Amino acid sequence: MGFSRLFGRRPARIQGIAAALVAAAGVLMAAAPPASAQRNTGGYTRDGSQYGRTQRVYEAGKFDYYVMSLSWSPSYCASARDTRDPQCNGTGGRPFSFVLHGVWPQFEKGWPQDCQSPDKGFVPRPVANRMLDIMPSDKLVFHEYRKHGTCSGLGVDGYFDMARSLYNKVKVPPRFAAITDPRTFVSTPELMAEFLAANPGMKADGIAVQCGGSGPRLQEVRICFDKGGNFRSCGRNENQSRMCSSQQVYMPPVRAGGRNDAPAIGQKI
Ligand code: U2P
Repeated sequence: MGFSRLFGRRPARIQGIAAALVAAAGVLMAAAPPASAQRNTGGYTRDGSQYGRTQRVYEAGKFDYYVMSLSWSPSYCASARDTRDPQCNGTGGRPFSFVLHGVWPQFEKGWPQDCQSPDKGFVPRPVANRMLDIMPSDKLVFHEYRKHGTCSGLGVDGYFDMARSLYNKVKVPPRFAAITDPRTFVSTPELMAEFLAANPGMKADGIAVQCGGSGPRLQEVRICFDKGGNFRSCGRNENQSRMCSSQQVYMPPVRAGGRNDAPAIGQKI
């Protein structure tokens, strides 16, 4: 509806105020981020206006580096709620130690997620199946591609090929590959030093450890790579003192068949 149709029959002073308001709105709209950078995650009212939150839309392929997150599966299973998760309920077919949680495109600070992608984040079943040896849950594979993989700009096959090649690049120090002692506590700096020693080229500030829960338990080891797949320093997201300030972490043991008998979170170790 035009300005003159809205305000045409009003006195001149009101027209003047209205014109000023319309001009001010124009300035505000010009200063706002472009509409394409926002996505409505709420909904629409019957008259077509938006309600609810808007979420930033991230562009695939625009990021600074990758962080690979290796999850210590026994810690995850000690607190997992989903009893159908094969890595925890014994149907995974083997003991799980470090598994691939995901490879996440990162900004130096913050990260993109749920990027727009022609495949809409869809993972074909055969692609998911071939990842199960290192990412032992199809739900995890689907989730990681939708949230992080779409931002790589590599497409679903390219993303999982890249993830596997980064995973294969990292040598887990043998003593962490299969911990069976239920009382294993490890010094956090030593754990990182052992990863550095086992992986020439890995940067001292290119690895970080996440812990939490009682113990605290080792939850994840994060390792940073540049876009070409070489080890690099991490950005501000992997802030060691925020991720785990404890000098020592508990590593619950791996169990045959993936079944996890580690004490539950909160249970005295
Ligand atoms: O750390 C808890 C969860 O936050 C998400 N996360 C964390 C750090 C980061 O750099 N990027 C990131 O996405 C992860 O969520 P997920 O991928 O599991 O949904 C991580 O598990």
